[in-house]
Amino acid sequence: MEVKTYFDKDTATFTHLVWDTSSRQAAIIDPVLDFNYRSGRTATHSADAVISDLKQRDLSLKYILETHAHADHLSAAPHFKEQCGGQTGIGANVPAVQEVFKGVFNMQDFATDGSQFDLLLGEGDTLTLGELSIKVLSTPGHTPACVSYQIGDALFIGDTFLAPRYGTARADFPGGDASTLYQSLERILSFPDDTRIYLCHDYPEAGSDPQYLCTVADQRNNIHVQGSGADDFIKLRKERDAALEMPVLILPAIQVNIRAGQLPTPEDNGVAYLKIPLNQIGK
Ligand SMILES: N[C@@H](CCC(=O)N[C@@H](CS)C(=O)NCC(=O)O)C(=O)O
Ligand SMILES: [Fe+2]
Repeated sequence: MEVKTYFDKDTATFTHLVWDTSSRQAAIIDPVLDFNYRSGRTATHSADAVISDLKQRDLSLKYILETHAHADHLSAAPHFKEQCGGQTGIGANVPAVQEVFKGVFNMQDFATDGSQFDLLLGEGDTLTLGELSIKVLSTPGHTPACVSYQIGDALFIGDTFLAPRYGTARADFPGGDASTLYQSLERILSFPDDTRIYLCHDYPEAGSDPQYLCTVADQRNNIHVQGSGADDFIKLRKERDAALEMPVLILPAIQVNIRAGQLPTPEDNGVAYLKIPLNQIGK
């Protein structure tokens, strides 16, 4: 198994390309579509850099996986599917997220059954990637539909733990819950110490490199779980969440990502529009 990680500076997101070296089958986890909020323009520079690696290494893309419906970047899943093929997948509980945001965005004809994705992945489901298997772990809390993927001896944990020096994912989005998140953190810590953990975001200080990889042993010293139990964690998480702004791209990101990354249908003038619901989320 090999992994190549890409970092999107604009949204501080890691995209991971994982492949089986014998069959050359590949999976991409959390691909990013470039989006310029100022101009409303989308672009595929980040995605195309991954696609060029896929081609150069003669890999065939089998899965396009999301760890959750992201609130901070738009998914490039449709672009990968168009260019390379492969099936899209997300946590089986995504209807819970779709239900909430269908209301927020008044998406009248939108089906909240997850049918926009090819695969709805639940706890214990297993996908085959050549000689590797991808096992799905349900790790909710940041959102109700968050999953992690266990591939070989590595875990791709989405937004649960962030880097050990930084802490954990926020739990204040609709359907998020700090106590549920704590259980998911415990679950991750139940893996062997040397299990590799691939992260979903990092927010480094200016001048420092982002950290995309650590181990379970490293996460035992995560600043949000050190020595404290569930109650301490929940208190700390809620205090921090109360001070956080919504992610810059939450409104464009969510309405696109619950559609599996599809942009809204163009109106009769051929232009697609995103909505900004007033006074609905955040503070
Ligand atoms: N400043 C970032 C914030 C992004 C954000 O809220 N990230 C989420 C993951 S989607 C998180 O859990 N952050 C944890 C924290 O900052 O404590 C943005 O605007 O995009
Ligand atoms: Fe997230």
